[in-house]
Amino acid sequence: MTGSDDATAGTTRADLAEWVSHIAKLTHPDRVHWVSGSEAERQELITELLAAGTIEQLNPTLRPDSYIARSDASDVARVESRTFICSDNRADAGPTNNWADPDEMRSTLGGLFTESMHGRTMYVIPFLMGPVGSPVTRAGVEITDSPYVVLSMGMMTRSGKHALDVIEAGADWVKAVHSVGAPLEKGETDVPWPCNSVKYITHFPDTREIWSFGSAYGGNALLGKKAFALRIASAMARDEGWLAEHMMLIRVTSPEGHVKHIAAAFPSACGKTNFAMLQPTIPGWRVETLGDDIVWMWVDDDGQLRAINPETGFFGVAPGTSEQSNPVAMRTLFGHTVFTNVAVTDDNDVWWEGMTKDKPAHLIDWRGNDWTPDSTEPAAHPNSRFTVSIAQCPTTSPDWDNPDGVVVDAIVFGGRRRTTMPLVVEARSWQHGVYLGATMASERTAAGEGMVGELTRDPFAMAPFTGYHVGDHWAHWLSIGKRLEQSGHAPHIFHVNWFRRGDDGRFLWPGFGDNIRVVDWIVKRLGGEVGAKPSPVGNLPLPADLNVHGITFHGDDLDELLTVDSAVIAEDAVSAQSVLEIAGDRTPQVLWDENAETIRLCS
Ligand code: OXD
Ligand code: MN
Repeated sequence: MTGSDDATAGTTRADLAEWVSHIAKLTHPDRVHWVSGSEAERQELITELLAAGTIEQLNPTLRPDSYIARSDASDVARVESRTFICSDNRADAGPTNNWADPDEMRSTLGGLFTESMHGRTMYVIPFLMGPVGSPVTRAGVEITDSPYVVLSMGMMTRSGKHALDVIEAGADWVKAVHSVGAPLEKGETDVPWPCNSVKYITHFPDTREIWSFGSAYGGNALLGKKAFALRIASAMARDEGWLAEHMMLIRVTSPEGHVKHIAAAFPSACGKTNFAMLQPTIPGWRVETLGDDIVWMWVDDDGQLRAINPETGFFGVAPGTSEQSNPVAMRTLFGHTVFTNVAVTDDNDVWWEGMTKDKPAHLIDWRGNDWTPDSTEPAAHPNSRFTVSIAQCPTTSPDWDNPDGVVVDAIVFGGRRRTTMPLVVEARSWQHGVYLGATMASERTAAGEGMVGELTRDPFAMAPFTGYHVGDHWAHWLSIGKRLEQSGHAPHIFHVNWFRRGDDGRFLWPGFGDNIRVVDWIVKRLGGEVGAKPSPVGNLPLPADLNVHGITFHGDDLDELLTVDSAVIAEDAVSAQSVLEIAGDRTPQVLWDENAETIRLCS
């Protein structure tokens, strides 16, 4: 392999060399490899993963340089029940996180990681979250014994030599240690997807450390993503006065040439990636993609909110992605993509539920078994994924890598709700917007554990990701808002719901490319070009201002999308008190005031 193969020789920075050597002594790998990020190294990783059976090559004519990985059937999603925030002070983890005593957890981890990399290579991956030179860009080093993780981190982050240069120039770095927890005895043959039935995804926000054991899947193992860019970074952002959020980021340009940037938070698997790659159905509109999952934002010297995407790739949910729902994603996946837990066709290409109207007559399913349309199980796992570089996306904005980021004009919250919330509503103020974010709810999806379909409150779509007390997160948003309001640059806040259903279960709104119609209204509101109708949940579009030209609505569907039922909103506001209550005395009083105001406006 290219790169350095010695625990300490990979860096000139003594504290980094010492830490790497300490982890090597603890985990006892057969060898240590410092990841350089070169193309030759990527090819060697692929060769190794093919030989181990972790990945298989897809048809190179149909899908060049692309691979299918099948995980162990027990390792298919983030494991929130095994995710811990080990803050020094228990109260700082808050009610939405599992807390564990840092000393006790260190001792548990010490046991688990002892000799855990035996028979394997320990990879050292220096990486950056954010473009070089941005005020919020931060460095990390992930140590892992999974070559699949190295390959994925190469797409999802700026990793290798360039990142090491930044660390060697003096940057602080987050320590992230990952092991699949499957040491190999001499002569023992490996399985294609090593992992352990014992899993720990642990975060130490006070010392900015991550330790992950037992899983090789997604956010459990690609530690730059949820563990660093959300859980640890949110704690850094609280301390340093910025925001690390579960959001997508786009630039929209109107037919008149107005350019705006929108950051939007939706819970996992609720369409952030589709929104980020929206293909407008109104002629003249253009949408450019800046990010699909995580946004870091700061208040600049002029008092404007600026944003970057700290990642460099998409780890997107495959099922439901199609030429109709997201043609841009389909083009992005033309090649150089790693698919995990999708199905494979007879001509050795990928397939998943929702990709085509007709199901193929025969597939190999995500477990590697024969599948036909008569099978009762889905062919692709509902949380199957694609991992691909953002550079391949045809709508990626030329500014995606700009260290100055972009100025955010609007913040949008949303979720899947069959009832209650209208198509779009504008918050009365930043404070009311924070209330909408704090109380937002969605029906559960397959990205995490739990009953799919059940309605859950997911504050800021950050319930599994805020690395500190949820009530302090709301207070932090309020304090950032004060700074933005003082400078007169606070973005407007909106709430959208693409998922309203009729009595027979049909969707009331066509969604996807037609969501540009909601963006069109948002941009007109930002420009003061249209009025709005006050309601208990905020300002609703006047029906004449929403461009629905060319959509045929069933009966009163449009009315239903643009009106609210006060009795239903009042009931929802009472149910939202449960989320304000869980944060106890850390819930800012103004959020209770917004809740009372919502109920008052309903009477
Ligand atoms: C993700 C998630 O993987 O939110 O982005 O689960
Ligand atoms: Mn996500």
